[in-house]
Amino acid sequence: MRNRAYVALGANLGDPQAMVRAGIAALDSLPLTRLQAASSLYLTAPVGLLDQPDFVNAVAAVETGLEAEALLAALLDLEQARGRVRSVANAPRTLDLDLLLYNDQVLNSPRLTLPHPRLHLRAFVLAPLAEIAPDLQLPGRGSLAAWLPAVATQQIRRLPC
Ligand code: PH2
Ligand code: MG
Ligand code: MG
Repeated sequence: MRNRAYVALGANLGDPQAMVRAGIAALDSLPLTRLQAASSLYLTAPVGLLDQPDFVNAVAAVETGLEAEALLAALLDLEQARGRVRSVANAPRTLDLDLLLYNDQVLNSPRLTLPHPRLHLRAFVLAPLAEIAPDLQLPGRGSLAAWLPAVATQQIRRLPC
């Protein structure tokens, strides 16, 4: 079990709050995997493709016996089970599950890049991550806290529990 991974959740179709909550709960039912912590939910303005509904985002920490690529495959299965249809990049989605960090692993494989290549540029990832792991170090990129000021202008609002 001993591996610690962080997963970003995002949704902006259907009932995104319910979808993100269900996604968090589903992480605990993956093989060899236990949910350790989950952030609040955040309402966030879209980044990238702007002409789409606001997102609900959150971050969860899990402890897992799955290797990083096996965990990624399990996350993609969960997306599919929740009705994700892939069209163009950054299109609206019922549920997006991104593997952010896996221990302090640095990896560039065809399927998986660790740390997630854009995590330090996105308030919708950094803020919920800072909520559950304020002292986190990002492998190769210094402390999470040091990246927060750079994304302060991105619109994000913590939702009441
Ligand atoms: N995900 C994207 C692109 N843009 N913007 C917000 N606010 N939240 C997301 O989860 C998000 C996004 C690609 O996965
Ligand atoms: Mg994503
Ligand atoms: Mg994704």
